[in-house]
Amino acid sequence: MEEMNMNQMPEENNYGDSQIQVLEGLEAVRKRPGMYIGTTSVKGLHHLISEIVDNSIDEALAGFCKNITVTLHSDGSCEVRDDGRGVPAGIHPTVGKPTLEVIYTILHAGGKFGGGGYKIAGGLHGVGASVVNALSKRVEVRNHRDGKGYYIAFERGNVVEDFRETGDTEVHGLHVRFWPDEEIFETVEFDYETVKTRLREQSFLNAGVSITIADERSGQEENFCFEGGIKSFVEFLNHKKGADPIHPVIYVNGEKGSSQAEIALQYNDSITDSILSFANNMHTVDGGTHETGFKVGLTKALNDYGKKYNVFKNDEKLTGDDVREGLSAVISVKLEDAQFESQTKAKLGNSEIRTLVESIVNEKLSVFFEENPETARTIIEKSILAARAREAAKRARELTRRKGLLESSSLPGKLADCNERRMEYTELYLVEGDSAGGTAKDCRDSRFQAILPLRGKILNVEKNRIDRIYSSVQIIPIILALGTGIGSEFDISKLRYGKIIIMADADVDGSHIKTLLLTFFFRHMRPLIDAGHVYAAMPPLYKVYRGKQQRYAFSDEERDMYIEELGGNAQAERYKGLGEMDPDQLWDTTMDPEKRILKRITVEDAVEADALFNVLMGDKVEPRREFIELNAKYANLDT
Ligand code: 28F
Repeated sequence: MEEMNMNQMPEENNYGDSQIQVLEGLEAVRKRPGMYIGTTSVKGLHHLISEIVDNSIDEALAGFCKNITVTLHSDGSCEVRDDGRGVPAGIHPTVGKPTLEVIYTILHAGGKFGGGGYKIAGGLHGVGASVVNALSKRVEVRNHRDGKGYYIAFERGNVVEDFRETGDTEVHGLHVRFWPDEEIFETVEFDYETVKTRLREQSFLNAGVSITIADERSGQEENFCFEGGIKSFVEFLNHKKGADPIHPVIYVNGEKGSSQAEIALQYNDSITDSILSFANNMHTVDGGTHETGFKVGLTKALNDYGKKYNVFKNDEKLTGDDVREGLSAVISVKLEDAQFESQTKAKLGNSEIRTLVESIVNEKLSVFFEENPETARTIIEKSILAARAREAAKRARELTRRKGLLESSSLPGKLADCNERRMEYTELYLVEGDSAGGTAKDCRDSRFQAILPLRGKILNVEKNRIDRIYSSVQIIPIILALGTGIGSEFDISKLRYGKIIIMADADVDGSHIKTLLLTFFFRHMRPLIDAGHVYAAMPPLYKVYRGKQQRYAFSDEERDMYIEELGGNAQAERYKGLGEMDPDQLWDTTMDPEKRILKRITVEDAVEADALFNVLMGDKVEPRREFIELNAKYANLDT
């Protein structure tokens, strides 16, 4: 037979009308074993057993085989026996050779790694047999069918003992013994545990089939037979995990066209999930469409149930992660033309399977929940717990991030710091508005006066929520500039300034800012107020002047007093805001320690601010409106 370059092989199974299945001789398999079994490592070695066992499983699924035995012999060979019908003993009609010889010497299309489709249960028998033959230094096949025995032997893919009848027998089924070729594999030593795990998996996936593994080398032997199929698989997963199930196993299945899907699931008291998926009995380690369909269907079914029975708080919603906490599940699909993706060919790609599994899980699970409210409750409550834990964890993460920010030693970018480092001599001005902040930076005495401008409109009484204000871009720079930290971490010994001076306009916005800052200091930096470090700057309300003479008045009474003092046609001019003054005026009136008026904030002031803050921020609309209206009377008309 002519060899064909694998790279030139058509991608799909469109070999034309003759339905050519015979593509190449077994030499191709020996040349490039990776194409057929993925790898020549110990994993590939064990793959040989699976290929032979799969053929017995096919016979079991066809309904003719109950028992499969795998023996690891001391001479390094592996023998697989089934009690099925055995292979038809005649001559293959088109090849003209014994069927058994054809099965073991001719490579069939549609292997797992050669691309194209993959056999499905009850379909092609014996696809992988020739691959195993090609990669074994010897294979002996004993066939028992209709009361007669037959024998054939191969070496490295070639017949060495012709097919022959061996006499009458009561036995039925096929026995295959193979010696893996050390010229091909990195190691030819079978591992009992690996084989056992794979066989146990197969016995779960094929309910009722009895599989025995015997190791002649060590004398170990085990039998697996699970009438419950994948339901038993899920129980096994939970048991292996050492976790306690919290409800009986749930099982749903369905089919569409030639595709079938079955799913078993059971939650346990742990928080990790074990989800195993299979396509045509192949473990799809990388998941794929069947697994995605399952996850989507499960999430939807639980969210729908939660909504229907009003078990969610507010806008609570379960994510995929929430509903998988503590979940053990097995998804098994059977389909024609399975497409396997990813490097390892362990990810199912058929898109129609996603829809099939998703609708089975969503619909049948919803029905199950209606019929089993107790189990439904148990599951949804566990999922909600997971959702709430997730939310709490998220909040904690945000808090640490914020804390990390607060603990960082970097100073805020807008701070114009002073040169003096000794706290007793320094002052920090918290200035409302960038414009007044700029003026203050121009006129300050930078040896001991630091300026931190605060953005205007720091507080929107209508919209802001308390938690948002404290994490706001306005508050964090203050915490950083002061250096003390907040709350239980507050450390006054780290305070960077002796005086913290709030400098805001004498209008509604200014008083809001003062209220917010005082409340903040009171609630989160209380010792700062107790120790008398916090002050309010007192900008003048009026400038009274006559000719070159001028006075600053801090109240209406003072204004009238200065008008009288200067006499004649003395003028009074109202300041609208700090931003209006030039640097000299700001220095003279508000920042020059020789002339300025500072009001030290007492605990009583802070308590009052705190109460006012509650009115401003609270849920009660009436007192807030009253306050705003009352203050509007005193506010500048143009603010
Ligand atoms: C230890 C490995 O390979 N068991 C097998 C059968 C049964 C049939 C079969 C196998 C028929 C026409 C190919 C019997 N009777 N165990 C195995 N058991 N192959 S391999 O048929 C092969 C096909 O071309 C079988 C009726 N139909 C099928």
